[in-house]
Amino acid sequence: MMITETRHDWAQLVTAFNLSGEFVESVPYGSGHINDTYALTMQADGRATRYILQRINGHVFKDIPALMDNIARVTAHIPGGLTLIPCTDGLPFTRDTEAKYWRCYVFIEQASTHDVIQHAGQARAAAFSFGEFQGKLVDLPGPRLHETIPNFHHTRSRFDTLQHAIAADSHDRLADIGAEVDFANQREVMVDRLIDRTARGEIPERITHNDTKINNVMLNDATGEGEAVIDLDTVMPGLVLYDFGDMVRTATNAAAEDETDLSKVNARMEIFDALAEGYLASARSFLNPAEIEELAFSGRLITFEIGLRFLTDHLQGDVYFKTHRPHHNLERARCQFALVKNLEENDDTMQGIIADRLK
Ligand code: ADP
Ligand code: GN1
Ligand code: MG
Repeated sequence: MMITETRHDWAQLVTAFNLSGEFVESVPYGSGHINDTYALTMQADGRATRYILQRINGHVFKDIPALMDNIARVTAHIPGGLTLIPCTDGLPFTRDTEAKYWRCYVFIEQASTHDVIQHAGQARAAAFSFGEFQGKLVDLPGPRLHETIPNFHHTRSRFDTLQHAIAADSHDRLADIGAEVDFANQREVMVDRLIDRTARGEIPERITHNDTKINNVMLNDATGEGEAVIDLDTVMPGLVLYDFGDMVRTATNAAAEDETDLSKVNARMEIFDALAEGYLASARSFLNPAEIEELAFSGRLITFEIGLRFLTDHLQGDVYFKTHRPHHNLERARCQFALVKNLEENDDTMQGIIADRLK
């Protein structure tokens, strides 16, 4: 979806959430691929207060009240993290004149997200936070969380969807992507591995984040420690390996997710080591042997999966992820596949790192 700027009725939104003070501004914020995020500033008694206002993506999320029910339960269970501001009617969202859903969060100040990890300390802190987040959800009371996107990390289904997109070739883009299609097809064997181990009862379903991209955790600007796990739209039943895998995908890469100079794309092993250290420090107590065994594999599986998704979106005409230029999804897919290759080459090293971190 190519980004376009839209005008919004800020006064109506500010009223719906009962925010006090005068409206100062609301500016596009962050680099997420899904929602429309704004930093809203209100002023009262000479003091400015910021909020995060988000228009939730209704193309991606089909049942937003269910999604918000998940988020309300999860944020209430983990106080001190992301904090929802309810509407005057008590609901955790409001709808605008176009029937689009909006929500509002307390702005987490003096903390930042990072698209590319700069040093091992950031990776350790981020991984610790995500592991701690999973740990806190082990005893979430109440019914099973809603599946906000069914089969979100079902790697077989992601692979099959790509095959359908290839067969349809609805935007005449197949001719130029032979190498990428071959790359994907050669790795089909990967996609059933965790699904099969789950079906055999070796890997348990848990409550997981499912979008542990490294810019979905805020790190304190002063201490570097994790401040809050954010972007909770996909918190639902899943495998912890999908979470660890996406940390590996997004933190180890020395380059951006859409880097076009593929010689810059490589998985930094010192960052993998820091992820393993941080994650095991907070999650080891609840992980089972099969989960630990697959930690190294999970990185290349999830990198492959996201590569499949970007390639599928390219073939389908860029209908899912926000894009900033033509062929953006193809560039992202190429970058992910280059990272998969690099992770394959580093498999022994990663297995060794996990073994050392378990000592
Ligand atoms: P998306 O689903 O589009 O990725 P996110 O919920 O991750 O949306 O928000 C996008 C960006 O906005 C984040 O990467 C982060 O930089 C910023 N952000 C989100 N929530 C907060 C918050 N409560 N306080 C400060 N910044 C936030
Ligand atoms: C999206 O919302 P954001 O930008 O944090 C996507 C993830 C992908 C990621 C790739 C709901 O995450 O699954 O891994 O882009 N989120 C959804 O950058 O599809
Ligand atoms: Mg995000």
